[in-house]
Amino acid sequence: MRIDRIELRLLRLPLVRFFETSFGRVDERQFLLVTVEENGASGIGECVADANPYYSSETTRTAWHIISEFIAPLVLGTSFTHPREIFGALALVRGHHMAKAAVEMAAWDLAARQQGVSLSTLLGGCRQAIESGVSIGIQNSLDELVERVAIEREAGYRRVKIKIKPGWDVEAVERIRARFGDLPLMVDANAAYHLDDARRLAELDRFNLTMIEQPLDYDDIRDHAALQRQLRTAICLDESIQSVRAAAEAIDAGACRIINIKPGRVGGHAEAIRLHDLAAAHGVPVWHGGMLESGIGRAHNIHLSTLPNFSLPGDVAASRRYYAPDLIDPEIEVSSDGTIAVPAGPGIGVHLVPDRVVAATEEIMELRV
Ligand code: OSB
Ligand code: MG
Repeated sequence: MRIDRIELRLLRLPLVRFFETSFGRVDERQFLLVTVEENGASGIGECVADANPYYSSETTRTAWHIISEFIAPLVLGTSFTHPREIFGALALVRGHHMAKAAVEMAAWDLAARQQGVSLSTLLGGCRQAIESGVSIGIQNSLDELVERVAIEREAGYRRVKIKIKPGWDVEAVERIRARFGDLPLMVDANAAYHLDDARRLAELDRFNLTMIEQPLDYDDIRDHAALQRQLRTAICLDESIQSVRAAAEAIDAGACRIINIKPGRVGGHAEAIRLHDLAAAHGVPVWHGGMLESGIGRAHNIHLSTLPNFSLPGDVAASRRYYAPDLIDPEIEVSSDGTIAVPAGPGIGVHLVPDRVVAATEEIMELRV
């Protein structure tokens, strides 16, 4: 593979419904689409950095800067025998995993399309459908939360995750357990607590949650290990798993029993596969996280989720929960049994609707050899 053109697009799409986490509420999503080309054949990736640096330090603007000034010159015109070589070829650039991942994942789509195979096949996947879960944000009231859970269960989702923060935690879980019984349920704090809150978090132990995701600081491992010793509920790390090495440290330290994999956070599909394999070797189950992606990122996530150690349902849900319409056609749908079929066809198997992309585009840049 020798990429001869890269296109960056900054887009903005309104969310169907607001999404609120411990770090704030959003009504829209800004993101980049990255297209890579070789002799007119193309592959596409989505950069999951957001407009603000609240989930991670990267933003849409830092990714734009890093891709155009530093990543593109290292990739354009360089021969790769396999897309798994790209992450290493970018080692000169420290960090910026979301920027690197967007280009790397586009290259995987291109390679799969050139070979006429599904991205799932190229990644080493082993199933035709994935189990879908739903991530429900903080609502205006507990009544509204219970109503949202009912709506999502009706839509087919079999596993529910709710966002928590101090003041929106034990009572929220209690209300859901009271109404829905033993439904597979988990919580995600997005780093809203401190080790001092261990006693409050231990109150969640009585609800038989499958896990508590990222209770403590976004780059912490040590305090999570101390907290895990005080909780019966499994800790799952999201933000703290910024690299495969961080995951190895977290596993060794006993900081988590479950890992959330987001390819954007670790630098792309190849690093996500290494993370998946490392966790499997240690008997640590993994699941696929979500970043409110459009259909392009969502399709990538579905293909990656077909690897064998993705043994828990992920935050990979139907397009219509997020964007209506999405940028792709057909949209990604969840079946009544809570599964999502892997899009068929070469590469990621989904297609952009050009006029929707044009309408959502705020800026374009073209880079060539
Ligand atoms: O912590 O998993 C997270 C969305 C944006 C940023 C971080 C997270 C999330 C979600 C939503 O939980 C997952 C999704 O439905 O895409
Ligand atoms: Mg999370």
